[in-house]
Amino acid sequence: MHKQMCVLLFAPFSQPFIIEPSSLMSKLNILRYPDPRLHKVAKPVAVFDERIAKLAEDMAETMYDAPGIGLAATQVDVHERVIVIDVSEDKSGLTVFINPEILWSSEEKQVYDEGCLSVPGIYDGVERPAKVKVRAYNVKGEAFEVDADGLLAVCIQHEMDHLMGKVFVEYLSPLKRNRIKTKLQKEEREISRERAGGRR
Ligand code: QAP
Ligand code: CO
Repeated sequence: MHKQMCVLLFAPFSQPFIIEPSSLMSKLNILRYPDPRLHKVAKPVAVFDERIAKLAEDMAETMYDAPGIGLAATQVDVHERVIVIDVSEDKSGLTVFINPEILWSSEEKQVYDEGCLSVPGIYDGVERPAKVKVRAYNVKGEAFEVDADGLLAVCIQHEMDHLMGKVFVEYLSPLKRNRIKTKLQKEEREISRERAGGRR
């Protein structure tokens, strides 16, 4: 997949050297709650082109670097229905879900302590259907289906919520959500103050 991308990108220039795939990828900036852009609704991907493949690659790099197990395009301020997930222990299970749809979800529920790269340092229990059947497309535009349970089911549902502009803290009580908002806004001010300090 990486090699092919190099060929596609560089064939027009006929460069006689090999470029490391990693040098083509870039780490993206992750929006932090309560950024209002996290509440935008993503549009379906209409064209499966090199731009979407590059977005998925960059999202994967951003997720692994964090490190995290899932990332939705909304979190990197791209409002299109693209998700990357890898719940494996050894980064061997990268799956790109484009235009995902839930075909079925179980009556049975499970509570899982969720976190989010957009809500750093915060974890709390969220109840969701324990099992889901999902249809999505890969970067080549080929449809596939997944029967998910356990952590993968939680992750798919959490990331699909992002595409609808929903962050997991919205399942918590207003009291908890306000405490989280205040804590993150305070942290955000400290980060900008440090940045300004570094430039002096
Ligand atoms: C969503 O979340 C998820 O607070 C993916 O300081 C989470 O990758 C689905 C992370 C739990 C199912 C269960 C969070 C990294 C990563 C943090 C993540 C943090 C550093 C979250
Ligand atoms: Co999240």
